[in-house]
Amino acid sequence: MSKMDDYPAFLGSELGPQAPETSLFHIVPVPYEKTVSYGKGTGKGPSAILKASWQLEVFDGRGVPAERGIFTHEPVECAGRADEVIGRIEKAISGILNLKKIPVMLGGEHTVTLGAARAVRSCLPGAGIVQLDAHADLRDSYEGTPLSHACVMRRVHELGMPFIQLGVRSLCLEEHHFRQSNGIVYYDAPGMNEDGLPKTWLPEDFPVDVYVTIDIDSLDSSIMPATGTPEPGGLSWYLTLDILRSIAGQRRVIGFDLVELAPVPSLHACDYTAAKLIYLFMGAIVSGSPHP
Ligand SMILES: [Mn+2]
Repeated sequence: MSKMDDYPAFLGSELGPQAPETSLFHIVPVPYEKTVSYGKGTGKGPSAILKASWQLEVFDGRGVPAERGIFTHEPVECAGRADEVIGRIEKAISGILNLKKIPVMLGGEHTVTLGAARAVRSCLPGAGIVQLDAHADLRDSYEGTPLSHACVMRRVHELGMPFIQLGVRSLCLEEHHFRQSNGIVYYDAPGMNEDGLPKTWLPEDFPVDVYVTIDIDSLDSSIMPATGTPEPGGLSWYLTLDILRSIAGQRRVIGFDLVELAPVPSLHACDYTAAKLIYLFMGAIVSGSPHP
């Protein structure tokens, strides 16, 4: 199978050829899977999302976000050491941010977000991150490596970037203490189930420029079983949309990623769910705060 067959352009079924200079959204497939600890298959996530995107309608119910252009890049080379791959991701995302376009990275395991975070920190200093996730990902090291999916937000914290965690419902005691002693802002899934998300969840002093990382396991495992470490008690589809629209309405979303989809051949609904979430978030970004 050629690369084109495995990595077709996002929404290529509906869109003609897209030029990078005129496309607001730049899709970056990163089929990286090295430190997955439970279920495997997240390396196949980007390909499954791109293929599922061919089933999307261009009208998202509110508008046609694809009119702003969606350019799909070649996948980032994921062979080699973790730090080498993270370096390649940083370079790819920096290139897009320097064009003043919006990178949309498709993982791959959550570790890939570190490359994007480094790019954001150097291109748009002062930007913050919003993380949707079932897990805190704040371990100092996991299964012998600091570059594990379970450590990615700890590494982001070391970059000095402010972030908020939404939807968490599984963390170890070390991560709990780390949150407390470092003043991490979070809205965990059990509390959101009781009280919803308060209107003022984004602190007033949170940066204007926001990068969003969506670990697909933030969704409830009943609608998203196709992920390496599924957790019950997660976010519903509509709460997730509310959160993403709330971010886009209040801040300038300068990039985002969707990670940890581990496709299951008989569960194509999950691939489509991930593709649709991406497209609806693009719609929220287009109709949210202004972009160049
Ligand atoms: Mn994660």
